[in-house]
Amino acid sequence: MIKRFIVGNPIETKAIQNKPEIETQISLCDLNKAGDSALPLAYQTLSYIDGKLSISLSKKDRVYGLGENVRGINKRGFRYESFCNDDPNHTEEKSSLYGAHNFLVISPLNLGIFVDTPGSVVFDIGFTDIDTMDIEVKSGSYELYLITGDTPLSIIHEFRQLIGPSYVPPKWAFGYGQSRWGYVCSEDMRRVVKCYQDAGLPLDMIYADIDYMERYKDFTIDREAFPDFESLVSELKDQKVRMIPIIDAGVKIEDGYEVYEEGVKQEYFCKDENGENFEVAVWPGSCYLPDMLNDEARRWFGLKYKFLIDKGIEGFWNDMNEPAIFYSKKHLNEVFEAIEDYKGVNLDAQTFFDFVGLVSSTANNMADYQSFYHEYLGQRYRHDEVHNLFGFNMTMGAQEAFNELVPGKRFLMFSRASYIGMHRYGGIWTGDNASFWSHLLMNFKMLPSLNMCGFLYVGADMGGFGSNTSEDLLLRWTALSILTPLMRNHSARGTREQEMYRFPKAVDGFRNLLMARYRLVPYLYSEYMKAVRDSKLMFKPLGFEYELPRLKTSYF
Ligand code: MIG
Repeated sequence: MIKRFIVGNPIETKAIQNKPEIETQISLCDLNKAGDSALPLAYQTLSYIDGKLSISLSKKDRVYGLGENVRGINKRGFRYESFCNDDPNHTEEKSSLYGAHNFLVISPLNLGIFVDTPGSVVFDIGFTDIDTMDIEVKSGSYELYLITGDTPLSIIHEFRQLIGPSYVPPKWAFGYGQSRWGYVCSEDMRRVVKCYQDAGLPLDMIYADIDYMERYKDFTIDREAFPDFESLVSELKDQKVRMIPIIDAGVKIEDGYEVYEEGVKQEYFCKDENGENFEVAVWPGSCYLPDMLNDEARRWFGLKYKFLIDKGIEGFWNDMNEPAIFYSKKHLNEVFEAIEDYKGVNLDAQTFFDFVGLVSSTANNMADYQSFYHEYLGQRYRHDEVHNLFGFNMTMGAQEAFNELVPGKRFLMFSRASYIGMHRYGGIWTGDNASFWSHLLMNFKMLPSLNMCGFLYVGADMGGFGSNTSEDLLLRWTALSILTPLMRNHSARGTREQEMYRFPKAVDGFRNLLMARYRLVPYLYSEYMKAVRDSKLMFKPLGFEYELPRLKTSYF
């Protein structure tokens, strides 16, 4: 059973496709009225005081969900914040990663909760008090969905039907893909594909990172490094290898650059409080951010992908769309001014750390997120109020444009930032992990919670993105990744090269795993399609199948 409640004046997110009627019979404050037989028993654990929702957890309750986040399958014992965050250090103490997925299921209580709101939400799941979960919505406004059922699986099934069917990639996207931030010219790509062939290792995709662009400008090609881009794409495709380019959220400020000039002319960029385009810096240097939430701007940016589709491209990955900001012009100027005060001063411990903090405060700063605006559904919103919708809308815009440009064709599309609802338009990769065994484990543990939130086309950078991988780690990571729909080996600039053929002594092992993957593709694809059609999970904790409530002991 699903009940939908409205708190305050929530902003529409488009997460839910099939909205049930709003519950008007019961007030949130009365949810836990003892003895009201009209209400599910699970509601007796709820209290709603001063806008804050609390749930009292029993000793046996485990809390599943929150999609892309740190820690394990059971989220109890920690505090999480839904606020899409570009933080490449995925360590245990973090509270947010790149996605914002506000759905969780408490079991054996068997209560599902979805907090639908585009701003920050803090989930204190037994962190302050091990027996209490507190949900705090920064804006105070949200739509609340309470789902009760007999089992976690039945609750998840109902939720998935609410949010609509997951994105379906083309079949070739179930092959293996090689990526690296470091293929800087056509020859690099040819060499990688050839080395895979020579080693007898199958390959379906090669990813183009930001170096294919001219000075990191979206929808351009660096013609010095990739003079033959079009023929490279078709030559690779003849060998059944698709090239998958990256698209970044920021648009470089540069006279004569068409995307920039059109965006300025049509007023498609995010504005500051005075109505001026808000200037941030990302890879290309100074940039404006397209207002992905604005219908017209989103369509305009989406249709720009045509530049690459016309060159034979059939898949993309959307990056930096939390949106990540290195610095804003406004804040950087403030920092430069403040630094003046430190000149010639004998920095003691405190002032030294203040000084260092000043400089590092430039990236992804909350003050910046509070300094620009969107035109969304006919209204103006300050960015931080709708932050979690940016990557979602970028990806939705691209997929809508693909549909407009080439109706009926399936494109590969996955994004770094996301909100529930984006699962209908694309997959996700889990961002900048590192070559750590703990990150392999985290990859594994995150899969069920991503599926719970509708994200089925998912995968991590196998082998690890940051730091140097090792032969045994890459082998083990490959062994896990042969089961994840997105199977991509990706690594960062400056790290050890980690294409499989760089480990000659392990090539037979890699080949065996890849052969297993390719034999599994028909099975994986059909399981995928069944999960889409029937709103099911591809990955689930064993406890969902073998009911843990029968255990006599408490979890802790
Ligand atoms: O700030 O495009 O997560 O996969 O290789 C780094 C360069 C920007 C972050 C992505 C990563 C990609 C990298 N990007």
